[in-house]
Amino acid sequence: MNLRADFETAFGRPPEGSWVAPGRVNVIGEHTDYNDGFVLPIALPQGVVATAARRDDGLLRMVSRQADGRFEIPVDGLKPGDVDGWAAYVAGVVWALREAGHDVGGLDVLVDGDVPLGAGLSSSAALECATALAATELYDVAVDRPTLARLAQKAENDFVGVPCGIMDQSAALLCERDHALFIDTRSLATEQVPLDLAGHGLALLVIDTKAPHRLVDGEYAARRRVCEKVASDLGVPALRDLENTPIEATLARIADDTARRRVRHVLTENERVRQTVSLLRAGSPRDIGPLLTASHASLRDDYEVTVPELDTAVDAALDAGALGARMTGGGFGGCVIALVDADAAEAVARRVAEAFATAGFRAPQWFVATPSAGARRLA
Ligand code: GAF
Repeated sequence: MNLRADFETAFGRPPEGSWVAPGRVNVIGEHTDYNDGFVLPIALPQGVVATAARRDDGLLRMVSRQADGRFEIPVDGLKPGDVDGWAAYVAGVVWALREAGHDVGGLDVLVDGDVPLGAGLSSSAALECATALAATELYDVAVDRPTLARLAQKAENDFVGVPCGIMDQSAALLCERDHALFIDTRSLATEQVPLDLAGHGLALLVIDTKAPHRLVDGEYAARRRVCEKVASDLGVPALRDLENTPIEATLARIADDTARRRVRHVLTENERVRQTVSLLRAGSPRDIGPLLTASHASLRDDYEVTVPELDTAVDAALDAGALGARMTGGGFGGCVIALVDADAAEAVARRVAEAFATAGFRAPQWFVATPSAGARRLA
């Protein structure tokens, strides 16, 4: 059944439109966004679609093709804690828009999507951003996309209760086809950096390790707290503000060994993002491999957000000839990306699967990511 027919079955009337927002993989720049640093994601071809119509009784009704249940709540008086599960991401965006003073009323929303869930490919941000586009277009609210990204992040931070940075929402709303998006997460200034992998005989392999996410929320929040405390102890608004001081001099001012390593990751990762962007601007995507691998080592050893499945996947991919490989996203499970010669993609993926079988891990899944378009209206 198509979306229109499903919507009519769910809500007894036709929709007014459908809006899609993509999932993402981050090429490089991990755990830098909540430190006002730099990131370089691409949008995936997979996305989340919100099919919607306005209601004049102020009710928000939500149904998903991927989950059972039906949620119904008045938008007036909506507050954090009122809605759980996937529907909190939809309701949170409506809440954030209304909190910002925008006149968004009732809606019927049918959610559908093909972003693998729980794989760290930002299905949540995609859901938020598809909803944000639907609500703002239907209610004629004029908000630019960087502002919409901030509102979607606010929905996730304050309504859902996840202390994420701004990368995933910005990627969903601002990425363009055939480009990586270089984001300064402080100003939200962006640069579309051409990424023609196929033209260089390359492919970006995404390997979903299927590792159960362990301790994600608590560990993520703990990393964030350490970074914020060091910034405050050193008298700067964010770790980003230490970039003009030599790294060794900054690190020498941090007594605690764990905090020092966390900060070393963030500062060196920002530098790797810049170097990656320079290589891509120069038309040398092949040469970014060692930066990806160095990013993984830093996330493993200094930031300590990898798990054995992520490290095994990276090692096996490199053994099989990948030019570079790293975990992508928040870590503690999720996906690895590997930059490979296009004709070697399958062999590299097979080698990772073999290494997983030997280690007794769940079988991984893989696909080749092409830099795809950001959020848009479908119909
Ligand atoms: C998650 C968060 F949602 C992002 O904001 C970012 O911090 C990322 O982890 C790590 O780079 O995806």
